[in-house]
Amino acid sequence: MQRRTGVVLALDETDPARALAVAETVAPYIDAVKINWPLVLSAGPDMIDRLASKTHVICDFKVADIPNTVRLIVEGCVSRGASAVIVHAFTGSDSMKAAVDAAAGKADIIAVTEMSHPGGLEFTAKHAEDLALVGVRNGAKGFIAPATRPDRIAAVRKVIGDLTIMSPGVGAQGGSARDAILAGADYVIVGRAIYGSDDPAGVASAIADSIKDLV
Ligand code: OMP
Repeated sequence: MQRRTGVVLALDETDPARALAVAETVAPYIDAVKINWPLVLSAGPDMIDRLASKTHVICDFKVADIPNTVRLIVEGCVSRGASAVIVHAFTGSDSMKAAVDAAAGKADIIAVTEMSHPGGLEFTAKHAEDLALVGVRNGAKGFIAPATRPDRIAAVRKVIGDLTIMSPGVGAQGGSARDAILAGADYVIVGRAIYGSDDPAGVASAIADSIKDLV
């Protein structure tokens, strides 16, 4: 995945037709579409293939399971054309390694470190650096760190070196795209602020503009 704008669209829109329309209209301003359970459950998994025929797709299934189940899920995402799959790191090294092995160099594995919502402070924040290390040691190429707490992006950056950081929490959760990138993120992940807007392209363009001197 080549960084062009540094913006990833979190397409949690559950109306399949509107989801496709939003993806199309914001295409010039984003580098990838992230698809999560809400859209897969409303549109079916074929939506991954449809989107992947047009752009990079990140399957955000936050996979958290035993290695064999992780392998089956990652293989399913890769076979549908995903460029990356988001997995939890708290399940441990064997599950993380199973994800990386299953992606077999055809997709990147992105490990969740500290989550962006307030509840992320209860457990994930306390272990974010260790979770990042599980990813680093087992071949994850990307890491999720919170735009709602830019100092924590910087903390994760110290652990992972030059690997990629993607930061959700911009807009609806209160984070700023510029602050996230300044703290060390490579991409910001933005959902409701874009797909929930009356002018998704205008919002996506403004967010891309706000970080264009930094990416
Ligand atoms: P908005 O809050 O609508 O911008 O959406 C954020 C998107 O990022 C959603 O798809 C979340 O599932 C996802 N996300 C978080 O918000 N926080 C996290 O800590 C991790 C993720 C993620 O892995 O993408």
